[in-house]
Amino acid sequence: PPFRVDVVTIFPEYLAPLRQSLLGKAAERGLVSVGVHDLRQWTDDVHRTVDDAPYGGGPGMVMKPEPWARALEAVRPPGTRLVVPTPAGRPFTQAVAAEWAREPGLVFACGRYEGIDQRVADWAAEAGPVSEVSIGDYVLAGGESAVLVMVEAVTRLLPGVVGNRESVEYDSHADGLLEGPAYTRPASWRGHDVPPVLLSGDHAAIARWRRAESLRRTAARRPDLLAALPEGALTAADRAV
Ligand code: 6GU
Repeated sequence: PPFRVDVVTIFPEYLAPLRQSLLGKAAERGLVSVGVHDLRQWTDDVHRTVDDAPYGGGPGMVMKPEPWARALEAVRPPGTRLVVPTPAGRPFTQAVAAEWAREPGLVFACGRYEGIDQRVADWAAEAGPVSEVSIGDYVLAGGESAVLVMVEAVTRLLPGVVGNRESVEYDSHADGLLEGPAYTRPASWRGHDVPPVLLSGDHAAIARWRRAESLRRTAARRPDLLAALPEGALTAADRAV
């Protein structure tokens, strides 16, 4: 069966890109199926109210729990992971994407304003796993664009979605390091040459050079990733770089 993605949002049109490109083709091929749902269909007042003032005071509005409970009862199969995008969440990483890609599907609950009443996530945890996650240390107006990011990161790991398995295995972050630079023809371009080792035909030398470039780039741009590598991930040759 296809990997199932459901998104509940007050801006369903924002999720239109889910039907495009990589994901659209995966959907045509039956690898992924997507549902986008307007939260307001589960309101019960004439104004289709989804938010209210925060208890305790303060700025902004909080999304009311009742429409969310009705939406999740309708959309979420029991046991399916509920993902709640929030800048206050745990980090979404490649390891998280790989874990989620092994599950049958995901349901996303997009909050706006100052978030969703916390009792929705607490109640939803009674029916299956709930992940409150952030895609980075900045604040978005709502979870919709974060959902686009997460769905793309997860679905490209599903068997058959990306044509070349190796291009997934060698990705930046797949081994905890950044990918080094890539080059194509011409070998010399506007005074800039491709590193000669890549033209040498010496596959062992090329592999060593790529490993060194990956380590150098990670040290320069993401020293936090190097520091987080598990014991034994770096060889003596790596340390010599
Ligand atoms: Cl997942 N949601 C929102 N609203 N802001 C964010 C975020 C998510 N990740 C970083 N900033």
